[in-house]
Amino acid sequence: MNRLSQTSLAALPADVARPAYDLAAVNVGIVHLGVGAFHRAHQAVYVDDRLAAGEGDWAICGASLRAADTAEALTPQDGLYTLATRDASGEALRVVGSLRNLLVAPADPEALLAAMSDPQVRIVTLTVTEKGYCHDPASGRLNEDHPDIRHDLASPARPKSAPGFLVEALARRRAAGVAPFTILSCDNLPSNGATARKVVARLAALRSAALGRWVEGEVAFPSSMIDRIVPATTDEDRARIAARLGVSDAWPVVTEPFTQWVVEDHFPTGRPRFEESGVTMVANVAPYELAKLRLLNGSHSTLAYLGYLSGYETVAEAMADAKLAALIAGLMAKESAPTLDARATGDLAPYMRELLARFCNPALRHRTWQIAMDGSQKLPQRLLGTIRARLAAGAPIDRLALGVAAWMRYVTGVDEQGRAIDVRDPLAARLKAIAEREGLDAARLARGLADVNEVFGDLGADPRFLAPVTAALAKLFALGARRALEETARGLGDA
Ligand code: CS2
Repeated sequence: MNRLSQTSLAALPADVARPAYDLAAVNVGIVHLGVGAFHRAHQAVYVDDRLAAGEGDWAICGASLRAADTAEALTPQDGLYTLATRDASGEALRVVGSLRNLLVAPADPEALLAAMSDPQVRIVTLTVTEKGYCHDPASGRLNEDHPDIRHDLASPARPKSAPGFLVEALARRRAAGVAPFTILSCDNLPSNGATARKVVARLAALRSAALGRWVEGEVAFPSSMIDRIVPATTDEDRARIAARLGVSDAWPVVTEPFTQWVVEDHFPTGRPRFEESGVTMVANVAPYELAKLRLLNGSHSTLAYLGYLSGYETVAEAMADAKLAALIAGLMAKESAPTLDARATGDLAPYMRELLARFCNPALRHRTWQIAMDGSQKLPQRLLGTIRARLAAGAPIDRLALGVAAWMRYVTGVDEQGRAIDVRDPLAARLKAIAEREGLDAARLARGLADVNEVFGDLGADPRFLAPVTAALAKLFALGARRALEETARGLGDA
């Protein structure tokens, strides 16, 4: 079977959308760090729309900071890939062309630094995941003992971390008298622009006080709220899509119809007219970010741990469990939403209804295991921030506590049938060691894990937090996840 490429574009079936511009006539204006499936189903599509609208100076050079697999898959396809949008009504295919160049940083860090130092490049965007910022999730501060940060301070011209590449490229632009690029974080972090600023400015200051001051004073770090559900691509997806295209695509991306991007409008060096392609440009992203992190991502993490422990492989399967679905609806409406500022968010009921419907999308095989990854980096903004707000208001946290307890049960690394769980987390070894030391004793295990300061901060020592978490963990040990969530949902009147 032929491969998707610029030459095979014209022969694609008529119902497959394709780039409505000359791929050879556009120029790179954005460098993106972390060219994964989410980026390719989200930002790269908005940019594809802008290129089609004639804004030809904003094409993307995408860089992987870890693996070469994306570049190896897409470079032979002239950077082209298929976006498959799926729901119960069917699947729409579109070939996206906005990724004009793909780099692999570990293989050639100089090429990436050169791309980021190009004056034509005015924006650097990031989807490097929560752990890619090398920060302490609880405080947001740069983790100066992080091995990649230590490396980047010792070898600044051959960085490994995203902050390292940003600081080195900025230093080169400053030395060459070129204006800094704007740094736009597109990761699920609270105040992701401010977090990016904190780690980048600190690393710069560790290199030189003058560089640190320049970054603080001259570089813009707008925040953004990003939203689209993008499961990992499977071989079944590849085969199905190739059959429809008539050519093979080594790495298509699969997603839902829903997409949202809310961006703080602070781009001193210019930007595409994103608002003409459905992006919401605002002065303050915080209310959108908080609502999304607490309502969508908080529910996702709770669904992932309770769902996985209950034996559900996908989110849609977990939502088909009426008790679990009712508990998630209760978590959103009765515990998370009350912590949000209704004056800023407006009525959240339609948004919550839509979230539940999105979770139920039968056409998306979004694995609970995929969402369960990196819990130590995700819990602070998804569940613990909500818990702090509830405790500050003197309000109960039963469902939130069950979510945290399910994470604790999950990171023991052994499921309810005694099988090993493939726990993916930067702190996995440490969490496992705590679980082995404390055993399956709810009080000891909850205490031991809550002592992980980078995750829980001072919350770990708060009995108003520890008591309900310990009770929920004891219930999970005694009854198993399915019966524990059933009993909780019934006890709280959700089911
Ligand atoms: C998910 C997110 O994997 C995860 O942690 O919760 O990727 C989620 O699908 C997106 O934030 C939705 O916008």
